[in-house]
Amino acid sequence: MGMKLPKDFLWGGAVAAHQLEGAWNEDGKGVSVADVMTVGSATQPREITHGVLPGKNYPNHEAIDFYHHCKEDIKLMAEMGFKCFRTSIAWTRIFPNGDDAEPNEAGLKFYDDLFDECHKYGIEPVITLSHFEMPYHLVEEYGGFTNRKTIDFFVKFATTCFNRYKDKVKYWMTFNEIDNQSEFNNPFLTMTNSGYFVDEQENPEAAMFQAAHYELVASALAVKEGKKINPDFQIGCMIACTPYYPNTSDPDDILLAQRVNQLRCWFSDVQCNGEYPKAIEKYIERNGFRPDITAEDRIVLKEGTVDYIGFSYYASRNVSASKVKIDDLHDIDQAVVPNKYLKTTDWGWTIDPKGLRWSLNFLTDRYHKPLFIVENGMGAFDKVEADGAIHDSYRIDYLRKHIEQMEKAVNLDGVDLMGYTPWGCIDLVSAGTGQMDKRYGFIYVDKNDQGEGTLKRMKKDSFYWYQKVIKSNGEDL
Ligand code: P53
Repeated sequence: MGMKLPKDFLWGGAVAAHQLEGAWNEDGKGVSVADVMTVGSATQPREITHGVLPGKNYPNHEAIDFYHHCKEDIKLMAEMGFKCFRTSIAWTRIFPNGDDAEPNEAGLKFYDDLFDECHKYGIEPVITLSHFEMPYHLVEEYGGFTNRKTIDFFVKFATTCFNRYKDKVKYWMTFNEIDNQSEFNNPFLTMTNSGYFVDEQENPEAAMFQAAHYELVASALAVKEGKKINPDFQIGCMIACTPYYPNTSDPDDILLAQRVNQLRCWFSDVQCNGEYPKAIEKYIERNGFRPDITAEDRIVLKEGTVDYIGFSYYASRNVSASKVKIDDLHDIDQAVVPNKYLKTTDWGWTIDPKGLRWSLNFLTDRYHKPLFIVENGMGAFDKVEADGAIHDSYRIDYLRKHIEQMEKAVNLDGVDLMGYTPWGCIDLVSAGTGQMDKRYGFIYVDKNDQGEGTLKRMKKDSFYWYQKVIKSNGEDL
């Protein structure tokens, strides 16, 4: 038996444009960073090509063709009782190259129609402006966010969207999982976050601090402009909340976990508090990175703090000081060790519902702002039975346990939580691996890793379960 949540709690589901829309080159859309990523697997990283090359499998090009199925799909979300639907606006539908003088009307129209369709069912759109979808032209021409000019391109995109949808969208987020790039050696994360090739950087860590700074300025400027356009807007940041636990009670492990959390949290520290935390200022200085941070930037960061914190929660990680030296730590990943108390998914992500309660309390203590769980879930293989049923009890079990912890955080710990949108409410292309068979959905989509299938939509057992959860406002789990 679950506990009740506030009356206006935003139950829903989350997706991102590039992972479901397809129609990658229709109606004037330009090439995005997601369009140059091939399919990978649990063990094989996605290849990022210089432009779209012949003979490669780019799974985001067609994805699940939501672009042509959106009415049917929104209807299914409505049937589950969604109060909100989180998606992103593909930057390249609005500004195909990123530096275009005028926006593309066909792209703007697509989202007008999509938001109208949501409102028809009383579903509130929750919109991420930049979810791993930067125009690829900005990568080639400007080096993405390693270049200060990209701030203006983003702000122009953001204000175009704010103006156009000011009466249709209230909840916004600027950059998806902006803190992922703390893993600055990972070519996928630096490309999706900031639009640059890590192997072309002289010093990957210095490049990340520079790009992230420009992105934080862009985010703050968007918040400031957004509030002028509609003071009722709620504009949040979005981080991948990853609890890093000390592996033992050895004080070295405790200190290390604290440091790792600092290296991960400084993005949201800036977005929530309006200034760089001391430990990071010092870290940048003693490593000699010298990013271009002007006095004016610092004022903008102060003035453009966010209203709420949107975050994804998938897994926690343990860190051990036996593997690294705290004061020489750069690459967080090198400190990570398995947690013997936790099981993992088929993709090796820990399953840790209590980590969600920890995250909700941690973020509340640190920022004193409303929270919004905008992603949570478990990638899994599903099996379609002969009669078309999909018995995904493992998914129900995962989500139930996380919702239980979320309800404790709200009811026992007093966390101010706006809503809950599990990831990939309809099966879509995995961001990390490009697979279709790594599934999160309540709705099954007939398509596999090789790109074969009819794209037919089917309801899984979890569809009916989640419908019941929403109907009972979280009581009937
Ligand atoms: P997938 C890890 C790696 C890549 C993207 O991930 C990630 C994460 C988790 O922090 O972030 C989010 O598809 C992201 C979504 C993504 C989802 O996690 O690799 O915001 O776009 O699909 C799940 O299983």
